[in-house]
Amino acid sequence: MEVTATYSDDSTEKVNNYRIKVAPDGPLTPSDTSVTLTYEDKSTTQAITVNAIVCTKLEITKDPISTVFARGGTYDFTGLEVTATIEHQDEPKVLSTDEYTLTVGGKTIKDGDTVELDGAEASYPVTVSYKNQTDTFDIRVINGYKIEGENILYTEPTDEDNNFVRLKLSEDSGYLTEPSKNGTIRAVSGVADAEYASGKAYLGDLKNGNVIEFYFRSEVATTADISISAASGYLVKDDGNWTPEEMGDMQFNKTVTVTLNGTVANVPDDVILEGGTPEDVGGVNAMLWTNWKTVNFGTMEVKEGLNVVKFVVASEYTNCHNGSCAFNLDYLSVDFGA
Ligand SMILES: [Ca+2]
Repeated sequence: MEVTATYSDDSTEKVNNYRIKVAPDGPLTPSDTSVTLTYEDKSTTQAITVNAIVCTKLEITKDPISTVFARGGTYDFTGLEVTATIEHQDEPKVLSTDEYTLTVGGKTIKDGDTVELDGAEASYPVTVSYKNQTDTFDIRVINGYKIEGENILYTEPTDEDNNFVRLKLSEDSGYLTEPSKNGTIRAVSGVADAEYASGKAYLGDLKNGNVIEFYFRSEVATTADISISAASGYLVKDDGNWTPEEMGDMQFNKTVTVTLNGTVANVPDDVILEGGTPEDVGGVNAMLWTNWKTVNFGTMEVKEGLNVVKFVVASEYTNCHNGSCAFNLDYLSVDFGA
């Protein structure tokens, strides 16, 4: 807009915008039909039309990293990306978390809120809303525990400890009492691939013979469905420095023996941890370490007191550095059912 002042001597001057007072001076709304411009003691009025922000399409462009939550735990929608197409704007806009709302079961929720859903449904749709447009993604709620693979206990457990992981390099060695520094069986965190894991960490560098034990306490004898979130660690091709360029598929039951309180879990041959290339998983190499799949071990007889799900790594796979390799493990879920 250009504003010209005419002075008493008939001279004229283009007035700089910063010298003009504009009313209203806040954000405009569609009900504003004019603005008044004042310079010294003279005013002029300009008719305007304010278009409301009209969102024509809302799309979840990336799901949250983890869509499984334990009842009584907290929501964490890290990784969720919501993109809006807005009328009169050339580029779709990635919304910030405070611009959209999330609702599930009729309640508005946000990161850190307690999960109050009862787990009775196979999945719950979460609705993302922005300017009259919506999209949805599904979450699963466990009536039980979600034990992160990185929840490692390096001391003797006590009666107060619940939902923890213990590690041994082999059946006949002692439990690890400090984090591994030698690239064997360790919590992976603080690196790019860990950003794509629940809790931003996972259990990695599993080698043949390693023992991983997940413990949880139950107040009653009952049954529970047990599953893990795991990803292939079968590095087929890299850049020479462990940055994956291609990951191979792994048949899960050729990598590990799993026991539920001592009873061997039968995992069918068709449970495959899919590998892929960066193109397959969305152009991010780190995603190849964390291409998570759910592996179910069926129903476990749960004792009153401490229960253990034990993994003994016995992998047929050899990576491109001629080393033993198995899967990466994000978390284990214990679901007592609705
Ligand atoms: Ca994790």
